Amino acid sequence: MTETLILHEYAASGNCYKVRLTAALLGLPLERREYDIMKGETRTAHFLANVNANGRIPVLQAGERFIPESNAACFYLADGSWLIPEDRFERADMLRWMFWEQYNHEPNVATLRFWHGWIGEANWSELQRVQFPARKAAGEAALALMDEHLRRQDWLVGGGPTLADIALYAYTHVAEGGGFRLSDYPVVEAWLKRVEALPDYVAMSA
Ligand SMILES: N[C@@H](CCC(=O)N[C@@H](CS)C(=O)NCC(=O)O)C(=O)O
Repeated sequence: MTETLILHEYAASGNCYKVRLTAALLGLPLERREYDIMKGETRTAHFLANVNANGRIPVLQAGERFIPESNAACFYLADGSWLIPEDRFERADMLRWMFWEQYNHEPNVATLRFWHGWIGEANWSELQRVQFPARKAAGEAALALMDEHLRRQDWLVGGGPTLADIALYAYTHVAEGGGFRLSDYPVVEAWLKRVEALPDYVAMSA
């Protein structure tokens, strides 16, 4: 890749970490620009007009072009690499898990981490209080589904690591911050260790 790669991010976000982890595993240099989402820095007129009209990070900047959505950004970095299977079925299966992550996992596991760690239970709105039990149950169901699936194979797709593992690792490994007990999912815990053992793995805090 010859163009300069810039990640517009908030470092504590798992969605942003996915992109950093993908770049690290592939040895791709990434410049980082930090925005404080708690201060609305991704909602300024400048950000909306020039970086992401959807007002959210991560956004990967490749040269002069911008790619919002974490999993799309990971795909851009990893296209043609060992993190994307050559087999057509496995490539589709990898996308299946990445779409599932955005619909079934992240809105529950990541959202509760944000509610607990950034908003604080004492400050939850009435709507958040009402939604909490359903989100907790849905997050637990997502973790249980992964635990069940990983009983049969070491990686989510095929015989080796893919972007599906990176996308799901990001918020799973910090799920305790959302009030989930990872020891309830021992197969997931073993898979987390496998991801952490990949060459050039970087921690979220790095
Ligand atoms: N589906 C998007 C989600 C992006 C997202 O929700 N980003 C959050 C941080 S993880 C954000 O920018 N929040 C700030 C805001 O909404 O103002 C992705 O995968 O990138």
